[in-house]
Amino acid sequence: MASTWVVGDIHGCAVELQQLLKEIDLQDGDMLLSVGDLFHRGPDPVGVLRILQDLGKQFDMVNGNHELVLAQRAQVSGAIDIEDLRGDGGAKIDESVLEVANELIAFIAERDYVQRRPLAGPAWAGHPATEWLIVHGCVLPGKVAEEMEPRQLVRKGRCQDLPGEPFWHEHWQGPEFVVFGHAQSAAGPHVDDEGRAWAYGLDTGCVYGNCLTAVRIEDLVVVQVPAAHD
Ligand SMILES: [Mn+2]
Repeated sequence: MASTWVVGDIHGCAVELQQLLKEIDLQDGDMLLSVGDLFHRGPDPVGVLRILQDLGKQFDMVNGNHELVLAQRAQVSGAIDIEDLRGDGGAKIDESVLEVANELIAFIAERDYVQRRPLAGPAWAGHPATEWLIVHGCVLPGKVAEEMEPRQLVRKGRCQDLPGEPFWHEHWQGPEFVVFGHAQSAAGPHVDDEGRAWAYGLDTGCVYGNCLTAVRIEDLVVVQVPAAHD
């Protein structure tokens, strides 16, 4: 069976992404998917771009809030500057990044904010879900992901009609299994009373010195690479 790996928020951490790819060792027919937030804050956006371009059709992604901002900036101003590529947080990045700004924008342009795929593999025997979704931030319970706005999908959603407005992943029970990033506080599997996983958070804060995480959908095997920087 082919493997479908999903990697959490990369944020310019090219060294760790390269190490992760070494460990998961993609074979023909395998895929690497990203929950978005490829660039901004981290040291090497161009390195991340080159690694992912090299994967060709074996890579796909949904856009995150940082892609949404970059795409909007490019659309509104017609060009992006070094601050747009640095993102918030004041990361040190080389000015030469500007030379590939258009390429970087083209890589994220036209990407979706949600993808829907069929579930297959040993982790899903007896599980009621037949499909899974990949989004950056959330799917709100009761909503159809494809009918939500990008700005909602990339955020850390709350259930506003429930007491205390809990986060979406604390109440998500399908119909799809959801893989997402964006929030370190939501990292890991989220299971129901019967121990069935309904959501999986993959943002483990590599850019903040923690680690980069990927999960294989078919069996929920996890691979983590520690941050190579502080
Ligand atoms: Mn994010």
